[in-house]
Amino acid sequence: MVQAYVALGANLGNPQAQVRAAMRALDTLAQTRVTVCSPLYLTPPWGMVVQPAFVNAVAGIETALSAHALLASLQTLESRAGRTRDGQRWGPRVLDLDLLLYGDAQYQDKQLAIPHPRLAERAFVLLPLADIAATLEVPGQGRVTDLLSRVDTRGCQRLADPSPS
Ligand code: A4P
Ligand code: MG
Repeated sequence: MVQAYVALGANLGNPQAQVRAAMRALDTLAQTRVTVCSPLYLTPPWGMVVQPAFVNAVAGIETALSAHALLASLQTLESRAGRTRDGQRWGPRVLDLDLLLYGDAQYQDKQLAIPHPRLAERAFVLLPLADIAATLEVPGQGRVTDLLSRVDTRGCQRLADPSPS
């Protein structure tokens, strides 16, 4: 089993409900179980700033899926949640599931980059990741808490502790 981390985000529909539902859906993936869920955060939009605030969280999982199979499964869950791709990069979405880390893999091809290439720039990823894996080393980039100390977390607000349901 490989320890991996998945970032969850949503800013259309009912973002909190979609993120919570996605946490549960991750646990139903083949050969995969969710071991830890971060609290949810309300975060200002990054990249394309004129859009609703996001709800973000991170899940820690153990999986026997390959990284590519896991990415395909995440994309299936996005589609099932009603995600449509209109080609607008960094635009609003009902659910975004990004693979942040897959064990200590460092890898890049056309479909997949691990660690997620923008992880270290993003308070909306690092805040929830630090809640569940503060001492984790991001391959090639350093410890999660050190990365977090270098980003602007203003405007990010913790919503609630993870619910067991
Ligand atoms: N891809 C490559 N590596 C990965 C990976 N590690 N995990 C490829 C997931 N996908 C990966 O993603 C585009 C392609 O990236 C995929 O086909 C996959 O093969 P996408 O989900 O189709 O499109 P996207 O999400 O719009 O693009 P991108 O660049 O992944 O956007 P981001 O980086 O996810 O940004 N602000 C706040 N506050 N919170 C957010 O959650 N999210 C975004 C989206 C913008 N601003 C945000 C938030
Ligand atoms: Mg994405």
